[in-house]
Amino acid sequence: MAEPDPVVEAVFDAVAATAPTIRDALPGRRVESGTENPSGETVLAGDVYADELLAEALGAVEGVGSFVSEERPEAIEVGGAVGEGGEGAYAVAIDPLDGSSNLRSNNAMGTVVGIYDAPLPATGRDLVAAGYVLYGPITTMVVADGSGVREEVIERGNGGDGDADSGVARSVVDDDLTLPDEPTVYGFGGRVPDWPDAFREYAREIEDEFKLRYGGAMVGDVNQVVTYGGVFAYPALSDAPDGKLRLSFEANPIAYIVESMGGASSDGSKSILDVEPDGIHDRVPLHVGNEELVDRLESALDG
Ligand code: AHM
Ligand code: MG
Repeated sequence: MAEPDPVVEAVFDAVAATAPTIRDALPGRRVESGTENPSGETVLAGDVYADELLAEALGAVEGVGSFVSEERPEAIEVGGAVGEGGEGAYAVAIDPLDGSSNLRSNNAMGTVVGIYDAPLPATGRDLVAAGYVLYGPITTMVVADGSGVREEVIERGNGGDGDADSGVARSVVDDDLTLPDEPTVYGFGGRVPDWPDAFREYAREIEDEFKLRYGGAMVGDVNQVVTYGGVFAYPALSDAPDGKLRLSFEANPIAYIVESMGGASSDGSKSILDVEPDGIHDRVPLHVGNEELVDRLESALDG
């Protein structure tokens, strides 16, 4: 097995170290910040807080040359770059608080991280690792680093196998996550009347076979699929043909993780990882899950 990449490890150390702080900061940050992000969405105080904390933590990682998030118009060059001008360094793209509209209703949210070995925007094939933190009843982090996929529980204090200096304990609870081969759940975003006809027909079949699990935060909904097997989608919509989710910050990292677990991803006709971006805030229809279910989706949309 390949040696762990120290820069990748350091990025996930930094993400894990910030997670309890972000979690603790949320109760007082459920209100709107008064600004919109580059996708035209209302930004909450929690989004701003998580973005600034992660920018600081990830910008300090040696070997990270640039940082960009869903909340920022463009990438920023950060210190600690390897080599002059940042060549040899990684570009880190994050969704600081995925599903933050769930702050109001107190439901699951997450943080999504993609580590690219190319200037952004790049394709998912340029990812060297990806992961997400899930703020559920417990805080977990799922990491795909090219050698496999693991799930960790993150807590404050010592007692796990984490970095004692950060005051964060990390315990690996599964070091070989793979998609269950008998899927049972599905979750699809958007309104049924706005879905393409072929997707609506596919959804009708899926509804008869599996249980609905949809909570309005991609990380939480994908984690249902990761845990039980199934399919998650935020498809094309009649007034938004590229769907809602962003390629660089959401779709690519999630596709990389699910494909690393033995599953599949699709924009409707090909792997998400093969989608060529035009801009950093591009959106893409996202479908991920067990290969057989994603294959059926592609056949349905093709027909
Ligand atoms: P966000 O990152 O700005 O919170 O937006 C993305 C979220 C995803 O987590 C989720 O899948 C989707 O938006 C939910 O959208 P909807 O409210 O239309 O179901
Ligand atoms: Mg998001």
